[in-house]
Amino acid sequence: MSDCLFCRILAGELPSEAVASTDTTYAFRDINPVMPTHVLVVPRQHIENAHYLRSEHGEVLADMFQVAQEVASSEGIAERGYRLVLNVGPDALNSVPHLHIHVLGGRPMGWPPG
Ligand code: DGP
Repeated sequence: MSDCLFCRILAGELPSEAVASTDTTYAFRDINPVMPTHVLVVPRQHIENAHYLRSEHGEVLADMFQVAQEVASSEGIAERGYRLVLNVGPDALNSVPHLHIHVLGGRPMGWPPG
């Protein structure tokens, strides 16, 4: 997907600050952090969003969540807790149509989201 922003980051065409990487998954800092820790975990495979996940994506998903755990540990937020967010579609303010998990933490959070 040559016109996809995160595919271009994955291809190295656009810069990013790496946090973790596997053969399947890449994690990098969000350009506009809303929390002290705000990291995006994305599959190297282009999947539009969580609504398009199917059973064949099981290994990719497992790797993404394992990377999210590793990011939380390396960022020092695993013990106090953190939030994993997947926005889907316009009402959820999903702005980049490439599946990503937001790893958010570093201070107490409110609930429910606005
Ligand atoms: P969402 O709204 O859930 O689709 O989240 C997309 C996130 O992507 C948003 O928090 C801002 C981030 N983002 C957008 N463009 C870039 C970029 O070029 N680099 C980085 N590192 N993050 C970006």
